[in-house]
Amino acid sequence: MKLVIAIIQDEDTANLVSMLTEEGFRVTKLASTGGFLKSGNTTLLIGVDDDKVEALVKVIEKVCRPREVTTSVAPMPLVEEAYMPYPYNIKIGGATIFVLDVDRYERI
Ligand code: 2BA
Repeated sequence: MKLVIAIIQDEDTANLVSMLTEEGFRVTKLASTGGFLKSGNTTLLIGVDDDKVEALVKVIEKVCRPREVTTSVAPMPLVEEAYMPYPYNIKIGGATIFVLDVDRYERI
């Protein structure tokens, strides 16, 4: 069994969770915050049999799309506690996916 951790944009969450549930996947949704933009995103925990991982990734690919956002916070502080103030565009991926081995899974 695998645990798939998928970090997705909030805008895609409702559609993806609905589609995954319809397709028979069990999903836990966590509210999360990206370290770089410091804005909300969604982390999904999905436990799946090994042979279902590719099907799961395909569903995520189908629903989640990359978007560009404009941010005014530069990635590097210029001096301590000071950030470059001008706006610039960042492309946020449709999803960031980690696939982990699961040693043990029980539903009691
Ligand atoms: P954030 O950390 O808020 O990052 C949002 C977007 O900002 C990233 O999109 C990327 O395009 C850009 N970005 C992030 N760090 C950067 C840096 N040091 N320099 C320049 N640009 C940077 P994605 O890569 O699609 O990531 C979307 C969200 O997925 C991230 O939100 C974070 O919450 C999560 N994530 C991505 N890679 C991760 C990783 N290796 N480990 C844990 N979480 C990750």
